[in-house]
Amino acid sequence: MTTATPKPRTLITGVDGQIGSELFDYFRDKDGAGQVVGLDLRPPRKPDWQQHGHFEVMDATIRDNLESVIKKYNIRTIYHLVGILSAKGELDPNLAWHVNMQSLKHVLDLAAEYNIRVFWPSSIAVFGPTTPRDNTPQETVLEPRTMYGVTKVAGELLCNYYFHHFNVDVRSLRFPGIISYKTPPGGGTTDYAVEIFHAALQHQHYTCFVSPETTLPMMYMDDAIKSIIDLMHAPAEKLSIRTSYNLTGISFAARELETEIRKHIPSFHCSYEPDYRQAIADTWPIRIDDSRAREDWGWQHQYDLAGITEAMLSNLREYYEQKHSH
Ligand code: VAH
Repeated sequence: MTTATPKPRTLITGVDGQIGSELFDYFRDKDGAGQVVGLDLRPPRKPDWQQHGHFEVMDATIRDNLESVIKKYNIRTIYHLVGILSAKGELDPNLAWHVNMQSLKHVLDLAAEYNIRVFWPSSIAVFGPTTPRDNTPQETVLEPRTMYGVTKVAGELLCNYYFHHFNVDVRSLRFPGIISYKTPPGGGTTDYAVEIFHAALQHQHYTCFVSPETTLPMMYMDDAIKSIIDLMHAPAEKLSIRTSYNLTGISFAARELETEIRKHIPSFHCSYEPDYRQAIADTWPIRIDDSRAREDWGWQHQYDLAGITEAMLSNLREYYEQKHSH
């Protein structure tokens, strides 16, 4: 008896991370738990993910692991979210290079072999101190000063190569800082913009690791998920960029975020004690020109600073109320 080939499925690698976990929930809600596979080095934080659905605990830097999952589940699209972020990457640059590059190279090789579509996140970390910092253009100097940024530049060039030489439909976005409430901060320089909301609700005070005037491009997670889905659904002929699209929502200074939170929690205040992450933030753009994404595939962010603050505080209030009621 021949076993029927399962319906083509979606694989989310790095599923326990900030973006991966939200994409996994998105596809489980949209297509059903049986149609999406999560993969990470550690078991899922959410027990439900393993009890109802497909979850693989394995190392994505080992090609055979990825190939076994592709065959087992008939994977046709991979959202490859495995990665060590900027701040954590500076503490172990060799590991950051190995994890970020080895896993991506395997995903692209397997995508070429099995005709799989790929999404892979780049970052504003591709830009460095020699890049124009205000309204940073799509095509510009990419001389990052972090290993994370180096892996993102190298990754973008790999994606572009695999598109032109092996016709792999791989698509990518240069994300700004992403603000979300469902997962703990994951070792990024923009983590302050997530930590601050938890601290505001729990302690009415936050010690910020960048200076008050530090201004960075940011976006809310709902906008980030929408940008990924919109890009992956865009007709291929509309896409003029196969390295990675500039993308952003808004830019704000740490002080502006403090002031916005104080509109909701009047007693909230910040102390500022810049650490090693200040030097990283100082090499990144202040504002991004994402007009190419808006022209090619209709990108449009929804959340401004007031909207992000409102959404974060209301969702986290609910989270802490539930946590304290148990
Ligand atoms: C980081 N959140 O801070 C990530 C992101 C633009 C920053 O790549 O490393």
